[in-house]
Amino acid sequence: ESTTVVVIGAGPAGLTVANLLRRCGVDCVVLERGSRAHVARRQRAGIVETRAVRMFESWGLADVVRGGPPHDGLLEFRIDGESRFVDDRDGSAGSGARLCPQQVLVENLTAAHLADGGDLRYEAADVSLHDLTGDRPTVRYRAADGTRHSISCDFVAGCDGEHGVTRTAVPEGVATVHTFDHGIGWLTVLADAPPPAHPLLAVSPEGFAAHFPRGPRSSRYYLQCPPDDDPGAWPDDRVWDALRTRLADPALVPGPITDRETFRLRGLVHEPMRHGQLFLVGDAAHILSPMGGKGMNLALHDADLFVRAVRDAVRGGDDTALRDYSRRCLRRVWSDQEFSHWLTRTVHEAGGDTDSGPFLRRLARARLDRLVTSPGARHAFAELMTGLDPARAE
Ligand code: RFL
Repeated sequence: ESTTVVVIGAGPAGLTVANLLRRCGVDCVVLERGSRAHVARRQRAGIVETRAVRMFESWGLADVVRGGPPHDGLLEFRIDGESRFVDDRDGSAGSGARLCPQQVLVENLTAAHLADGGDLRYEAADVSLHDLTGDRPTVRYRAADGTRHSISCDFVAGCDGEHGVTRTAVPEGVATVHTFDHGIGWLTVLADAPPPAHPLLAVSPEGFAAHFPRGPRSSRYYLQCPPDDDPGAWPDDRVWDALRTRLADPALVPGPITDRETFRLRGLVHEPMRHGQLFLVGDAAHILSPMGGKGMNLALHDADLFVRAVRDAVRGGDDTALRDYSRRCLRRVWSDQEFSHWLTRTVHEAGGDTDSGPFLRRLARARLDRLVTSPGARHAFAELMTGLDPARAE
């Protein structure tokens, strides 16, 4: 069996690659380890940034981000109970960010790809990559019925996320993995509870908390906690009490909790994002602290650059963009890492529950003060939130 691109993974990165490839008439096969139901259950990101909304529009795929109302641009910082609003739009003409939970985007992309006649194979086990540095790599896997398959191709798109196999196919010594651990944990909770009017970030002496909309009756909450804390140490009452205190909202309406997990805030970048004919896309190449909401949006950016580069190579015989893929992706990756890092440090250090001490706490509070009072600071923030930073528009 043979195709032009084998895409490993059917998350936001893999499905975007697959849809865009179909749009430019390039063949691909998508191999996903999980079942369709498993993939559809993974709830994470909530906002598709302005740049990514316009990217889908430019490919004639505006409908895939329909699923929630437009994000009205306001973000609330609640600092010791006092509300300050920041407008995160940059004022440019055109569509803005959309509230579109990750699983809705994934479902929309899956439906669009299948409706377009796409080849999407679930429950593909033991995926392995061969001859990546030759002209025709091979991808092998075992199908759900136990049969073994081998597909030869021109390119492999590694879209299999943080724990996938494609990243590990890059031999040691070829790539460098840069990591940073904030030493901060978050408990995250999904609940069928009323969403806030605007995404809400709260700085308090008890530690950071956040409340984000995920649907008309659904919310995601974050609570700073010790790194590697046990989610079992957070029964419902403790979660709602901590949220009421840190959000300074005694009237916060609770609801049934549908998911509860803890994780460490950290950053990771795999450099370069290419090895031979393998191109890493999305979380397979980089992990960000969720602060700033950039992880999924970066995956969508990588996917767009990768497909344009493949299109140039396959249709026009021009591999300039493929050779430049890693450098161009990494420019945005590091800029978004810096933004995530800055916002993560700021909202945690400004609160009370960190080791950073009074000096750094006052610096972080000065940064927040500048953000909510200075038009210049607000504009720089909006450029990063929308993803429309002109220096990186290529
Ligand atoms: P995914 O979504 O992990 O998808 C990878 C897919 O590959 C499959 N797979 C394999 N398939 C075949 N063979 C193998 N060996 C395979 N191994 C894995 C998996 O089953 C899966 O279907 O990666 P992708 O596509 O790169 O997308 C990245 C995003 O999922 C991620 O960046 C975001 O979820 C990060 N993130 C957020 N990003 C935002 O932009 N805004 C947010 O508000 C936001 N909130 C979050 C987040 C991540 C969170 N987690 C993970 C801690 C909130 C949370 C809680």
